[in-house]
Order: sequence, then structure tokens, then C-alpha cells
Amino acid sequence: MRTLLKAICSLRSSCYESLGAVCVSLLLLSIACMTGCSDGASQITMPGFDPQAAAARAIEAYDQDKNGSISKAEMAASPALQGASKEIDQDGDGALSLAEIESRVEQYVASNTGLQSLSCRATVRGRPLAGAKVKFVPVEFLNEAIGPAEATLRANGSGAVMASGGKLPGLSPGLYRVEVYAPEGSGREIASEYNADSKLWYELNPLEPPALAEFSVEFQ
Ligand SMILES: [Ca+2]
Ligand SMILES: [Ca+2]
Repeated sequence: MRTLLKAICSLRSSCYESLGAVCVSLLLLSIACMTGCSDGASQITMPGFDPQAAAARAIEAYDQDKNGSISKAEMAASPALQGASKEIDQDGDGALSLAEIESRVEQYVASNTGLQSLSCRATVRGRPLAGAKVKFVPVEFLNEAIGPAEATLRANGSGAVMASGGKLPGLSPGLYRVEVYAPEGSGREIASEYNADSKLWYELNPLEPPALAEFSVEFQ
């Protein structure tokens, strides 16, 4: 009798063990599914900013006289940096030091933002540029951390900025050169200073409330 009870106990315990193993397998399967099946969520990745390296790349690219900072004249080579310089130049001396650029990139990191939703609008002499394409191209010293984004404008001249080749709504924090192109087949061309030789720029710093990104352009 004792042997029989022991055998039953051992059988029951091995059943529980098997059941436990099945449960663990199911749990692992569901965890694998949560990580592997949720493609939509896993596509949003945080920008890989390296503030120190980004600032060093900016200085390397634009500090022509090698005095350690980017003067107003040197900024002419980067309309985006020139445009955002008032925000970046903390000591107000008109030049951008390595520390000032690094500190600005640190703000993008501190915002802990992958993508921020943003609408943009383009007009020609106040009239909406329906069907136009607006491209946001990261400045070179940030393009290792963030990718391009774009918007196709609706009839009212505005549209949602989409990242990741148009798959995800929003824009990553950072500094961008902006290019505006006329709708395909419209027979009109936007002047090159708004695309190929663009002076347009946009900075997204989520720590400062983002507004509608508006661009005024001219036909060729
Ligand atoms: Ca310099
Ligand atoms: Ca400064």
C-alpha cells in the first residue's frame, strides 16, 4: 500500500512537473510573441544621440579657422545651424562652441522622445501648396542618430510629418534641413533655394513646445 501511494505521489508530482513545464513553455511562447509579433511597436526606436561626438563632428565640419567655435560667418555653410543658432548660443557671443552644441544635443536626449507628432504647412505668397512634398533631412552631424522624414500636403497646404519612409507619424528631435518640392505633374517647379540649395530649416526640441512647422516658398 505504501509503495502504491508513493508511486501515485511520484506520478502526480511528475504530472505537476510536466504541467509546469507546459506552462513555462506557453509563457515563453507568449513572451516571444509579445516581442516578436508586435512589429508596429518595436519599429519606434529612440534616436542614438552621442552629444559629444555630434558636437565634435559639427566643429570639425564648420570651424574653418580652427579656433574651437563656429562663428557667424562660418555658419553660412549650414543654414540650419545658422537658423537655430540663437537657441544654441548660450553665452550670446554669436559663435557656437563645442560645449554649446553638445548641450543642445543633450536636450534632445533629455526629452526622452523617439518621435513627436508634427504638422507642417507650405505656402507660396500665402496660398497653400496643395500636394507638395516637404522633406526633413537631418543635418550631417546628427545623421548617425536620426533619419529623414517627409510630409505630403493636403488641399489646405498642410500635412502630417511621417518618419521611417512614411510608415510612422512624427519627427525625431533634432535639427533638419527642409526641402519643398512641387506636386508631381503640376508643371511647376519650386525655386532651388527651397530644395536642392535649401536655406529652409527646422529644429524639433520637444523640451520647447513644437509649433506647426511653416515654410514660405516661391516658384522658379
Ligand atoms: Ca571658428
Ligand atoms: Ca556662444
